[in-house]
Amino acid sequence: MKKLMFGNESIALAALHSGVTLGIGYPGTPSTEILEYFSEFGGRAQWSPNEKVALEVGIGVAFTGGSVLVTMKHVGLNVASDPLFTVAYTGVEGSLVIISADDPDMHSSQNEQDNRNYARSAGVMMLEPCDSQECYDFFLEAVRLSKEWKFPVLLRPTTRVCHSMSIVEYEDKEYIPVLPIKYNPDKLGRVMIPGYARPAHRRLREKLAKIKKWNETSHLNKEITKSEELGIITSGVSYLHVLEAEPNASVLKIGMCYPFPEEKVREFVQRHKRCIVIEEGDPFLVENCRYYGIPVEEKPEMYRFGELNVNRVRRILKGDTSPEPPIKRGRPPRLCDGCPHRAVFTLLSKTNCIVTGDIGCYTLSVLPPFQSIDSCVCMGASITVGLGLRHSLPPEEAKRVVSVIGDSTFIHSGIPGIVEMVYNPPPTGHIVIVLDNNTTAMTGMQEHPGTGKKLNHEPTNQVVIEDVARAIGVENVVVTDRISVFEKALEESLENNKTNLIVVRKMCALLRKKQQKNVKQEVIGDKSDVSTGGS
Ligand SMILES: Cc1ncc(C[n+]2csc(CCOP(=O)(O)OP(=O)(O)O)c2C)c(N)n1
Repeated sequence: MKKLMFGNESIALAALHSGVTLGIGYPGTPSTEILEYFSEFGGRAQWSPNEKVALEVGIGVAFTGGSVLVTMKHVGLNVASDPLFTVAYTGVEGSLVIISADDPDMHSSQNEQDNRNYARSAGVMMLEPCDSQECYDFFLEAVRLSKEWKFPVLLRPTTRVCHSMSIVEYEDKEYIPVLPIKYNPDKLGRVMIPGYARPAHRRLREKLAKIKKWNETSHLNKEITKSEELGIITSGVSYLHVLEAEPNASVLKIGMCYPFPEEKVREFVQRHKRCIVIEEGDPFLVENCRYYGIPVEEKPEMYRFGELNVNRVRRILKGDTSPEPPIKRGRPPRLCDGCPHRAVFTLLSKTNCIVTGDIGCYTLSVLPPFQSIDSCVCMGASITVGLGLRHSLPPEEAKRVVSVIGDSTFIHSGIPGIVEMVYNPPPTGHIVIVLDNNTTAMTGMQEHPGTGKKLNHEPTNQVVIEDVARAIGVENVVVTDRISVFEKALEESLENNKTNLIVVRKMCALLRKKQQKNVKQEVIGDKSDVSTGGS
């Protein structure tokens, strides 16, 4: 079979074909569509409240012999890093493939971290696909490797790979699961008390040494032999830029970047007069070469920032460090017309509040005309950074601090902040405003536990934000869909020195439109059924 597919789509298809028993994750660009496709294709997929939870549930499934796909964006792996480092010790019974979708140039992210560093520091295999075909092939290989070594595998596509289309050839097959799902106890291997973890760490390093040896001759690393003058070592999407920028060079494309195939690289370098590493982001391959004493050229520091492209690769090869032409960017995103967050920020911008913000559509309120929020660090940090300001500032200043957070973000990592607020209340109290638009709008309107619907939009139990806050012990909880009620609640909260939570609940304008459209389509569908005589 041959099909034009997005990288994310082909990962989902490979997950289906390899018999993944559960796909689980938290939305985040550029990874979000993987689970949506997987569900559409008939796989069992679910959103978790956050990435740590997703990985831990995945570990549980993999302990029973199941085959798991866990998806997240690069910063999601920060949240999931705690279980990541330890599942490297425990290993798994079935297979566990973790997608870390990185976002060079920050198309939709708060930082540009290069998660290849996680592979090295956690000690987990990492594969880097360059296009949709490799997304498909590498995912299948990742499952195979995970089963063979009983070990997690990281697959790191980047935005261009996730969101570009290219042809994928695959065998259309129905998967028949082969692994028995069963719990085989292994206390020594899975209970990571120091006495069991010490030998587990040694086992991990031994395993990595064996995988490194395998990787020296693995088919995942591809070589194109041309000129003896110039050899280029590359990985991921940079490989495609290299092929176009310098068609006469010999190329070594690293498919598994960790454990690093040292001998393979050394041997390639020895055969070429000039060898340069072309990689996006951090000098990860370069540092590995340096560690093993392999002499290579690296890109100038200015190319560490943003994505590479054919032009930039040509410049790197020429050693051109002259200023680059500015990148033409499209219109920056802004709050939609009709967005319910607008009214809140119009009001906040007229107050003298210090607003600690969070990540979601509402972060855009930092831009004109609102210029409302004063900080945005990472998901959940609005509440906790706000508490820090309240603890530190003199009372009259502290009283001006309010935290603004969205519904999905509240569930993701806002709840521990509420616990902190109740446990260590600042003398002036605090105010948390939850902008509840009934969806995870920023990443394309995914469900979350607060919407009471599953990934496939079917109903399930709902986590009610105000009930959570009351149960934790927040003193004053107000829920409204009216801006006048919000204004009054805010005024009172700014004076009462209590712990306050105000939920402004109004559906995302795009979600409302989508739901109306769906209802209309259902009605038309019903009518056509009648007209065609359907039962
Ligand atoms: C750790 C982490 N995971 C995922 C994301 C991607 N992301 C950005 S904002 C957001 C949630 C937005 O939903 P919500 O808080 O409800 O606000 P809305 O966009 O609906 O206004 C997500 C999932 C991220 N930035 N960081």
